[in-house]
Amino acid sequence: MEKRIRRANGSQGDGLDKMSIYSGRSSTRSKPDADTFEKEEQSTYDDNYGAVEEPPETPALGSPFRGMEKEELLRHSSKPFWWRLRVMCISVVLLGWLALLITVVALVLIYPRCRDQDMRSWWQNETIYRVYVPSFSDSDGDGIGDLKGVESHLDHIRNIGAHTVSLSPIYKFDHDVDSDFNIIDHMTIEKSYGNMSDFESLLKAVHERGMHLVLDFIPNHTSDKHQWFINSSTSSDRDNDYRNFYLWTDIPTNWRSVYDNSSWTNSSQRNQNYLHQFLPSQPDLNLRSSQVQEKLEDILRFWLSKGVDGFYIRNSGYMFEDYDLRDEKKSGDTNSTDTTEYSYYDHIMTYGLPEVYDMLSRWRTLVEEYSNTTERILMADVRGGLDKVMPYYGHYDRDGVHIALNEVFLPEHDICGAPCVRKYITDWLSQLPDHQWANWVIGADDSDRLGSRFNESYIRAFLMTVLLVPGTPIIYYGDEILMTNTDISSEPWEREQSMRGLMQWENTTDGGFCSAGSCTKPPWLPSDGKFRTNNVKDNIKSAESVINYLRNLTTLRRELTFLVGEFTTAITDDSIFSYVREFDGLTGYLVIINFSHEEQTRDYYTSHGSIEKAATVELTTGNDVSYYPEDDIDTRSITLGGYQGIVVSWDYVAKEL
Ligand SMILES: [Ca+2]
Ligand SMILES: [Ca+2]
Repeated sequence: MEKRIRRANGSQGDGLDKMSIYSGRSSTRSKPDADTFEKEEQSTYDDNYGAVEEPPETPALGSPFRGMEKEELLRHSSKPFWWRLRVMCISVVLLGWLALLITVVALVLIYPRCRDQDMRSWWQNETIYRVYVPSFSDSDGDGIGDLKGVESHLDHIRNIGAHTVSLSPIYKFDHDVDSDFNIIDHMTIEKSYGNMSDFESLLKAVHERGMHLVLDFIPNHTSDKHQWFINSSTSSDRDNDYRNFYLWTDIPTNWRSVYDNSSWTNSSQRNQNYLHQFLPSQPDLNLRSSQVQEKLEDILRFWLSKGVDGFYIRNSGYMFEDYDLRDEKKSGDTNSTDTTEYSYYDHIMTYGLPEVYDMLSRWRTLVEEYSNTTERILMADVRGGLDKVMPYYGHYDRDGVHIALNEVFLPEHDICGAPCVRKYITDWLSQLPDHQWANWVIGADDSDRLGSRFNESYIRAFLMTVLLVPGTPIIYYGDEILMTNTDISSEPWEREQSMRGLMQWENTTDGGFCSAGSCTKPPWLPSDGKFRTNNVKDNIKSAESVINYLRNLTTLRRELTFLVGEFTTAITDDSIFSYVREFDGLTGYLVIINFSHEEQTRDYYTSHGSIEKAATVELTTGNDVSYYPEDDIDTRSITLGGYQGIVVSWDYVAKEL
């Protein structure tokens, strides 16, 4: 009752309340309107509710609430009917939103995923250019290539589309042995290559160009002149802190070094034998020692702090040997009866031990500490089949290196045809662990040069093949002009040095290797004079040169479709290797290479669902191909001559679901 009386009072309320409602809407509303409002409100109340004790549940037709004051409206709106109606409306809206949300989430989940287009890191997007420092460019005329020489040619590297530079070892080494693998101090720049200030200048110049720098890291051994080894050799006494830095034994095993000698050499000073999987002047570190592990981590941190972008871990498979020093057994793969040969044995006690993977994982964790602003990477060389290579990417859910070098093509010569190329590529890509990234080593300092392994036609076909499949290409200096092994047969040089010839920059003295005003000493390795007919300067001038072809390939490779797109083989037979690169919403590409000597015509349109009939020629292996860039081409019939290749493209066409 009290409630009803209060409502009645409210309904007859004073004019002040009404005016305040007007004020809220319009300060200019006229008095007559206000009177009308009051009249209508009063009338409505009287007609509908005034005579009854409780108001009806529903209002009359017309505009029953028009002109009501705020409190009156609130009173009506709190009635069960309106309350329920309101709850119902809100529920319908909420349920609608919920249904919409569920639909959107479901669509996102069931629809084919569009991956993040920027998911690739710099080392996946870029082509790596490997430099053998002493042979690249000599800036001061002492006959030895140096860091300043590398810096002076960064634009050349960048111009061919390679944005990561990987340097051969640059650390202070033992000149008596003259091997950059005989490191005496890992934190000092080899003086014939320059000094720390030269290094910092090079690194700065690399980064200023948006490029990256990777250094070699050799953890398996040091020089026997390294202070650690000198200290370790003094005695096996417990008070010698360095006694376990290397592997020492009283009783040698039957292990052979890779150079066919015994892996053990006696130290008369310590009266024990030390292990060396390579030269006697390269004693193997004991990586099971926590002190050695810490020292190696210090080296990595030292260079990471300077800003290097990663490391190429050399000879990583040799890092650990059998803990119990057990003899090795005869390999089942050899007919050799010579027990002094390295190849006579199955090296399960000295190569690729599981501890290698553990160590790589630890270093991966370390480099990731420095990966806040830019990702720092690890590369490693691996000997053996894919079963040996793939664990380098990770072992027991722990990440390994970013790039386990894929050197399958390095031993190959001209005979690797379409089935051979297909096998190498599809085997690698199919056995690559999830979320890992492939790579294609095109040349290296311990392999015959690309230009010596294949003829130019094959090389053009090969480069088109491996630069456009998923994975980071790794080229070796000089490959861009098809340098061949240096002819040093009349000199007392090792065979490997023929693979490390002076870079042929131009047709001047020593091929422009010495860029100083006056060269005081002849180059450390004699030039064979091939620079007269084959050098960078002349090659760049010719539109049809391999250097310009390579630049076109690296440019095309940076198209998003090639960086992030799917790879699917199209026609692959005894002559043809072809594949499609595609990504939702982006231009699609078909790459075709004829790895036979004969002309081949195929219908590619029916070989893959995405290929369009009408396509455009993007690139060919050379002007001997009967199609030219920007030509229209019918994919139902494409003819290529021997060792010719072509890339065709079409605009993305959305397919019906
Ligand atoms: Ca020099
Ligand atoms: Ca070792």
